[in-house]
Amino acid sequence: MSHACRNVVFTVCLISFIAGGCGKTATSPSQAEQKQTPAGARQPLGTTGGDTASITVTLDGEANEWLGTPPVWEEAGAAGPGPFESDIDIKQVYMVNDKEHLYVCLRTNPSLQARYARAPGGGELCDLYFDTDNDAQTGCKDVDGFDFGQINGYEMKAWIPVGVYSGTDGDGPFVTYALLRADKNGDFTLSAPVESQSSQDPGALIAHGEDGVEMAIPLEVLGVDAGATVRLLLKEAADPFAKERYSEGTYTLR
Ligand SMILES: [Ca+2]
Ligand SMILES: [Ca+2]
Repeated sequence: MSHACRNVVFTVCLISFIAGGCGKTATSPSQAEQKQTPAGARQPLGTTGGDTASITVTLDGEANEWLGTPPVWEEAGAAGPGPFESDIDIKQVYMVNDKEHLYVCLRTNPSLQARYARAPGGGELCDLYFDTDNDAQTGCKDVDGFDFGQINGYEMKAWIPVGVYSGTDGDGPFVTYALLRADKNGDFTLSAPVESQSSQDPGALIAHGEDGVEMAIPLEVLGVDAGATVRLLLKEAADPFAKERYSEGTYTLR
């Protein structure tokens, strides 16, 4: 089943993007320089426009198409696989969007499969918070961030754990996301996600592979429109004692 997690499940083209905490406009390599869309892949939802630079995102956990894109974070959270050296370190995080989805690439070391070979269990990758109205006065309230301080103002949170499957055809890791919306009291309720995706499902909006995890979050569910600036916070799970486990940033939607 080692190839099961590498199936191409989703492809999209983007006409251009603005990414990162610095707010700079960036241009990716042309589509021709990117990996060709594998046969059988879904057709792009977006459009590749004339002389406009584009990027084709294939949800397969391989990050080659992102390498010309400035990451939101070069090192998300702390560096390293945690105190027991058995967890998954999130390195670069990339984001782009089209009219329908926000695409996120989490480059990891090791990959989920490599980590499973060494330590065959589940765990967590990260929580990714979105302040969708870019207003710290609205959204979640008083979420305990340990040394980071209280977490306030984020409307949405993606919880991204790693699970383990076992069946007649083998076993291995899978990855999911659960998108949670802060309620009127500012709390996130894990049991009531507004969107859930699992890499085990055909056509899933999340996948893992050699380079990490790629996912697509519907903008309609996230509650953001083109032009919006979203404040970001990533809480890496690998080392719960690391002061550097939190990373802040912003992303402005194309
Ligand atoms: Ca890290
Ligand atoms: Ca807010």
